Amino acid sequence: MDRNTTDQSFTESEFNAESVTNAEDTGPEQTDGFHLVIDALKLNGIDTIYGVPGIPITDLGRMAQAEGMRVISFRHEQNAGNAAAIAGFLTKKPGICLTVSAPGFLNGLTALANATTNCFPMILISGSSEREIVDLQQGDYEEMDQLAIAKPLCKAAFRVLHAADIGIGVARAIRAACSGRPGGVYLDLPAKLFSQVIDAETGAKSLVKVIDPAPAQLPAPAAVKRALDVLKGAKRPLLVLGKGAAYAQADEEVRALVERSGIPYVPMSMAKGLLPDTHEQSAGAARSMVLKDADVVVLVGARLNWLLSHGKGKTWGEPGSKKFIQIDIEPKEMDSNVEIVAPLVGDIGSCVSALLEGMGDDWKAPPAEWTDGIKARKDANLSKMSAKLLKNSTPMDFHGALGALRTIIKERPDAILVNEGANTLDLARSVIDMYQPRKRLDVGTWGVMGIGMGFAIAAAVETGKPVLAVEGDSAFGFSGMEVETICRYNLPVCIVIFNNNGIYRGTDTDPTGRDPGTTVFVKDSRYDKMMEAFGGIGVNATTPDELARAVNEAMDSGKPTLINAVIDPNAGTESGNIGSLNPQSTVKKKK
Ligand code: ADP
Ligand code: TPW
Ligand code: MG
Repeated sequence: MDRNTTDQSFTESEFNAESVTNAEDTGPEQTDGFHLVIDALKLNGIDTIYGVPGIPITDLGRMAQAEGMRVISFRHEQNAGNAAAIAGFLTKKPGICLTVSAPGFLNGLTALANATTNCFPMILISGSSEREIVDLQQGDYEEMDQLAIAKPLCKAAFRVLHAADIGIGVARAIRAACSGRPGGVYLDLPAKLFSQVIDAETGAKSLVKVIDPAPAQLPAPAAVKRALDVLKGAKRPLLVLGKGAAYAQADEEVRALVERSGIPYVPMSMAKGLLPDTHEQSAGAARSMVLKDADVVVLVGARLNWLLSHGKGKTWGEPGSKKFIQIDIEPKEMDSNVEIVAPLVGDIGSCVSALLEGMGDDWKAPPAEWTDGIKARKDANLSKMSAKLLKNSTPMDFHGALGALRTIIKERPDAILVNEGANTLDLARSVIDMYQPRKRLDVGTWGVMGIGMGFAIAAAVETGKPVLAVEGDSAFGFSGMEVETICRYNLPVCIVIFNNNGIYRGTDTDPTGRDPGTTVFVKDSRYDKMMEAFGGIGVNATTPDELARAVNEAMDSGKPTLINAVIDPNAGTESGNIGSLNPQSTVKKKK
C-alpha cells in the first residue's frame, strides 16, 4: 500500500508493526501464532514454503526463514502455487503455498484448483481479513470471504481462529491433502491469529504430528480375485499406467507387475519413465493400435477422462469390445465413464502387490500374436520418427530441435523435464523418452498453460537435480517473470523456448489488416535477453547442434540458462494433436 495511491493513513510496514511489537513482547515462555504455524509445519517434516509476501504474512515468511525453513519468494502467487503442487507430487508431502489476502489468495487459487484436479497434495495457506468485518461486509483491507470461495475448488477448507488450534488446523490440512485421493487444501488464517500470544508450553502441547498421513488401503481379497479372473481370460491385455501410479512411489511393485505378467503397457504423460520408455513391453509407440485392439485394460492410477477418450468411441474400437479393470484409491472413480468389470479400490502399492501374489506360478504371458503385432507396429512407427529427428534445417522444425533434446535426456536420465505448450508439448511427449519415474512434469489433466516456471523451480528446489523446461513461446509467457526467481535462487534450470512466433503457429493474420492476428506474437523475439537481464545465461539457437551445445553447457554448469530456439512459424498445427476438440465455425458471414 502506498500513500500516493490511496487515502489510507498508514503504510504497509506501519500496519505490520503491530504484530512485530507483539512478537517482541512474548518473552521466553510465550509463543504466538506466527511461531506456532512454523513449528506445526516443521514438526510434520515440511521444510519449504513457496509464496509471495505482504500483509499479513510478511513476518511469517521472515520468521520461517530464520527458523531454518526454505522460503522461496515468487513474483506471482499462481507460480508459487504451481510450485507447491508439484512439490507435493514429487515428495508425497503437501507442498505449501503462502499468500496474502484477497488478490494474492485469488492468484493462488488457480493453482489450488489445478492441484486438486490433478490429485496433487498441496496446502494453500492464506492470510485473511478479520471475520467480524468480513461477515458484516464493512470493507476491510483486502476483504473477501476466502473460505467460502475456496471451498468448491479444493478437497477441504479450514479456518483457524485461535492460536491454540493452529496445531490441529495444520494437522487436518495435512491429512486431508495426503490421505485417500490426494488434493488441494485451503487453510485460512486471519491476520489477528498471527499475533495472538499463548503460553509456550501450552502451545508446544497443542501441536500435532500427523501419524501415517496416507495410510495404506488394502483391496478386498474378493476384488483381487475378480480382477485376476478377468485378466486370466484376456487374449489381448493392456496395462495403462497413470500419474497416480507415478505419485504412489510403488515403483518396484509396478515394474514387477509389468515384467511378471508380460503384459504390454502404455504410460500416460506423467507416468512416462515409471519404467524406461525403451522397455520392450512399452507399447507407447503403438498407442492407437493397442487402445483399439486390447480386450482387457487395467488402469493403474489413470482416469478414463478426456485424455483416454472417456473409455469409448473410435479410440477404443468396437463398442463392447473391452473389459476394464481399474486400480484407484478413490472408489467414486469407478464407472465414471464406462462400466468397470473389476474395480480394485486401494493404494497402488497394496493393490499391485495383491495382484502379484494372486498371479501364482502358473501365470501365462499374453499370446505372442498380440505382443508380436505390437512390436511390429512399434518398430514401424519408431523408424518413421527417427528419420524426422535427424532433420537439420534452419529455422528448425519441432522434430529437428526435439531430436537434440531427446539425446540429452537419454544421456542425463536423472534430469527433470518440464513441458508445456501445444505442439511443443505433444511432440516433446512422443519424441523424448524418459528413463526414471517422476521426471516428466507437464500440463496434466487440464492441459493448463502456466505451470512451467513454478514446476521448474520446485523440481530444482525439491530434488537438487538439473531441470530442462521445454516451453512453447506462448506457454512460457504465462509464468515467464519467474526467470528472475530462478536467477535469484541460482537454480540449475535450463529453459528452452520453442519460439515459433505464436500460439500453435506464427502465421495468423487479422483479415481486416488492422491488428496482428490473434495467435501471433512479435516476430523474431529474443527471449534469451530476458534471462540476461537478471544475470543468467541467454543463448539464441538456430540449429539443433547449437541447441544441443547450449543445453549441455547449461546442464554441466548448473547456471540459470534460457535458450531461444528459433522454430519455423509454419511448422506447428492448430491445437497440437487435440485439434479435434476445437469447435470451428462453418458459417460464412455475408459482407
Ligand atoms: P493420468 O492423467 O496420468 O491418466 P489421472 O490424474 O487421471 O492420471 O489419474 C490419477 C488417479 O490416481 C486418480 O484417480 C487418483 O485417485 C489415483 N491415485 C492417486 N494416488 C493414488 C494412490 N496412492 N493409490 C491409488 N490411486 C491413486
Ligand atoms: C491457462 C489455451 C492451449 S496451448 C496454448 C494456449 C494458449 C499455447 C500454445 O502455444 P505455444 O506452443 O505454447 O507457443 P506451440 O508450440 O504450439 O506454438 N490458457 C490457459 N491454458 C490453456 N490451455 C490455454 C489458455 C492454450
Ligand atoms: Mg508457439
